[in-house]
Amino acid sequence: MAVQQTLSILKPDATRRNLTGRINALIEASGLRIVAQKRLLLARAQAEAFYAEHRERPFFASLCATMSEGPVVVQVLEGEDAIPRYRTVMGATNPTVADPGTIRREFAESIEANSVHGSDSLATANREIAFFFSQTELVG
Ligand code: FUP
Repeated sequence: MAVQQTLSILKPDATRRNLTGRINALIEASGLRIVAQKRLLLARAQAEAFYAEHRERPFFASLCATMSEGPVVVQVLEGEDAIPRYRTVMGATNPTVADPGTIRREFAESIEANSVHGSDSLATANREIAFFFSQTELVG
């Protein structure tokens, strides 16, 4: 067990339906701490840069459009094994197969408008946190 930080995004489908508080309640109930948080509108180019690893995938253009169509809430979550723990709290990418009680099963609209993003490895978490936050914005 190790204390980790992970990058979370509450996606536009979630902010549009005013779900920030209900999703944050699930995050906090899991033991994770929100140590940084801000609401912003991603420019299309920012969404493309953030998801650059997916640029060859057929859903890339649609994903980037979806991510920049409304406000997002970007967060840094901290706790024991925060990276895999948040992946468990989020549930599977496709909400129809996500476990009951997970964020995506409870709230996601579709595989693309699936309410939340979470880093999938330590290297990814470090890169994604630095994409949105400076060290002075992380308050544990
Ligand atoms: P995840 O790590 O669970 O967010 O899933 P991926 O990294 O595989 O995918 C990133 C995002 O691409 C998903 F959140 C939604 C989108 N996506 C699709 O729109 N269609 C797909 O078939 C797979 C992913």
